[in-house]
Amino acid sequence: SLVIRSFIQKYNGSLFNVLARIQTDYVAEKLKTLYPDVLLEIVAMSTIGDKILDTALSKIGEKSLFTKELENALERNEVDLVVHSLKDLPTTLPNGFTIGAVLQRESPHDAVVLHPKNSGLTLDTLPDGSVIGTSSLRRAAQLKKKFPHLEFKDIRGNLNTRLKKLDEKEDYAAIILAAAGLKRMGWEARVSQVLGPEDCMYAVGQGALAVEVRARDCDILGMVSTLHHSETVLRCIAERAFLRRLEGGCSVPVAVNTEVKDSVLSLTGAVYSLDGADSLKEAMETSVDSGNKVEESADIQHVGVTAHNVPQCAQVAAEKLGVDLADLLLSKGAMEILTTARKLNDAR
Ligand code: DPM
Repeated sequence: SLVIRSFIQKYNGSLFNVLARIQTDYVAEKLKTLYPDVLLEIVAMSTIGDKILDTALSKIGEKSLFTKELENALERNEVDLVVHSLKDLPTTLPNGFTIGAVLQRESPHDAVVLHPKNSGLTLDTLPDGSVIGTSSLRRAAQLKKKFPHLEFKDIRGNLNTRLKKLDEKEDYAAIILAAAGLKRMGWEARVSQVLGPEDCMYAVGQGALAVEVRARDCDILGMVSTLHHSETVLRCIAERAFLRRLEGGCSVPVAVNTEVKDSVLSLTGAVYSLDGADSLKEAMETSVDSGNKVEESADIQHVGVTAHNVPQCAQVAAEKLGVDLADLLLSKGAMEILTTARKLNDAR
């Protein structure tokens, strides 16, 4: 029988190492059910992120910093697959690697976790000057504009530390985290409010798990491909194509909202200045009907994703949707907004 190993990621200063373990176990369980004869071994590994504990994600820079060590291990055949939160994977993967599975998305939305003393309140009803903890430029930009009576401050450390900082001190009135991460940690009960697109659009790929593999390893690719969730694949291809065209990484205020309904994929995308005062937001849609005749593409990968079992024409249409929406925003001045945001954040 085949031995599959997968890494537990510990990137971003151990920020999400418990979460990473939960996510890896989740994928391992799914594979075990599908392939009972395959022996799975989980390997823990700490990455460079552990050495830069106290730096906000948006200040560390390239996301690929975190994934590189994991890819080295894939390359050396030390592991066969790596489990990631899709939103932490760059839109362009290094040669030789691909996303072999995108699992069904959890809630992609952001959630409010209140200090216990504020129980019953919402972002709207929190007192003037209340301090909200988040290190996400995307969340801060949107919420600053929408809730001008609130103040925003960076918050660091792993999820446990963040909740501790919230509960045991008086520094923050509330913190904002991804609903999906909170759910996987078993902390759903702490969610007081889930933010809809009117308040805060989500990050590209948020809420979806991805399995990265060696692009040429057909056996393992075939095996993990059964984990693909078609609708999530198409939404995330559109979102990632949008972000890639904008040349955005994890450190830019870019947000999206996607939906598939009656074989129509719709994508709303936006870019923001750091204070949210400047923004551009547009929406587009495309048919992802598998009978839809669009030009076949020579590429098997779409923004890093290999999904032989999802109709190619739908993947091509989804990628084109993301690119077209980004081009529309670029024609309206999106690059200026993002360049200024990047410069100001670097100077912070
Ligand atoms: C990225 C961002 C954050 C993570 C930036 C953003 C939040 C960083 C912070 C790209 N990755 O969302 O605008 O709050 O300091 C991360 C989380 C998850 C994956 C935690 C979270 C879990 C949810 C998921 C960190 N990466 O966002 O609360 O799997 O999508």
